[in-house]
Amino acid sequence: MSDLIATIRAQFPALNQQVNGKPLVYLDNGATTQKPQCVIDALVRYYQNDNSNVHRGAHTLSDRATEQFENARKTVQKFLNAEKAEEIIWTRGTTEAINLVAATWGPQNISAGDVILVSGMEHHANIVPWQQLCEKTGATLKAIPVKDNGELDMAAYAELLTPAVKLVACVHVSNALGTINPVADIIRMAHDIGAKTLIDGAQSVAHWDIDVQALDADFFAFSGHKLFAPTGIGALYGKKALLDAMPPYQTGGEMIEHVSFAKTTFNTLPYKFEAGTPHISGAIGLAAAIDFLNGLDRAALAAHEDALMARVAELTEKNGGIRTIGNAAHKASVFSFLLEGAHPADVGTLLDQQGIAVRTGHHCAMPIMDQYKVPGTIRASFTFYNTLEEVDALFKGLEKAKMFLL
Ligand code: 7TS
Repeated sequence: MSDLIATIRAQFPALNQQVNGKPLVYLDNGATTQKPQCVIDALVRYYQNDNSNVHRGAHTLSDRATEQFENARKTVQKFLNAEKAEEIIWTRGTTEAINLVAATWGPQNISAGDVILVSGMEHHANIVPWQQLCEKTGATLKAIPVKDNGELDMAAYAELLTPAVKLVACVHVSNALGTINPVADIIRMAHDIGAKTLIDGAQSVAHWDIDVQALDADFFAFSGHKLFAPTGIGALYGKKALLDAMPPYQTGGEMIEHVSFAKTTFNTLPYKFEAGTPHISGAIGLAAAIDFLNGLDRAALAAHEDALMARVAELTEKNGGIRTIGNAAHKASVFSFLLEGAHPADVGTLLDQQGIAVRTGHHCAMPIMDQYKVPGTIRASFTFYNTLEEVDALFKGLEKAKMFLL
């Protein structure tokens, strides 16, 4: 293990434990990442010193909480390179961000005869809200085909882009295959025919820097918990002109300007979309996670993740009996596979007995599992704190699992 990775690992207390009598090998970062001590400290500091409700301006603690909460929004704005802080809407995560757009922008802009395009490798969070919208409006949901190697069929995408297409909602990195989609091209081509775009960044934010302006994304959604931050907080980025034109999502406190029994007027951005007391500590924790990432050499860490995947490829070839699901040329550090002759759930259980945490199942991406005619896969999803030794431990674990199961 390099000194750099050892220093980083030392900041993640949960990594330093035994599970079932073995050192924990945590390879389920696609589901959620572990949290560095500085994020845990930020939460403790907030609750110990500053806990208060925001935007009330009533007293010093409220002012302190509000300042940290709004600074957190600016931290996310810079992290995504959004033009304005009010283009960042706090949500519970990616799922809520997508639902927000489907529930507000959707009915205003989608009607019978329109088409919404998603990719064939979406997480259910970027399928079901659009499917529901189509059912309500009479629009049609279509999927951009995925080639056998797990790459999007861009020629088929070009053909699907008719004037009826009003929205292209596409995942940046597939959680089930690891494919990195060419979202800049996808967005440009959608804009050429006048469609809007939503990028599901749940699996991309942890791996490299995002620039929503360079991408020209209309909407971009992500979850804090996959970015070393707490659960229950995430964000929707939207271009200001679009967000301004959208009706509110949930209604109640915070999101109003004036309420009378005759009529209610709504607050300005971003508060229009943030009804009720927000997840204040979560936003502060997310900003702490981003500050932590900004202090690291992210390019070096991305190279380290590539090295982990190169070791995975080498050992897959050497070991035999492993079927990799998703072989795109551009892949994030997701290894989705089957051990031939064994059920994924059994393999997962045997790995857990050896302290190795992976996820098994359909990964909330049933359509792409159907395409590969598998009920699910075993998925090892890596991040920068994983080591080459942990890749080796996974393959040793698989050898043991084979002895039990085959
Ligand atoms: N989109 C993608 C691509 C995802 O991977 C996930 C979660 C979501 C959306 C939903 O994110 P949430 O934070 O709102 O739940 N993916 C996974 C996973 O792969 N294993 O557990 C959750």
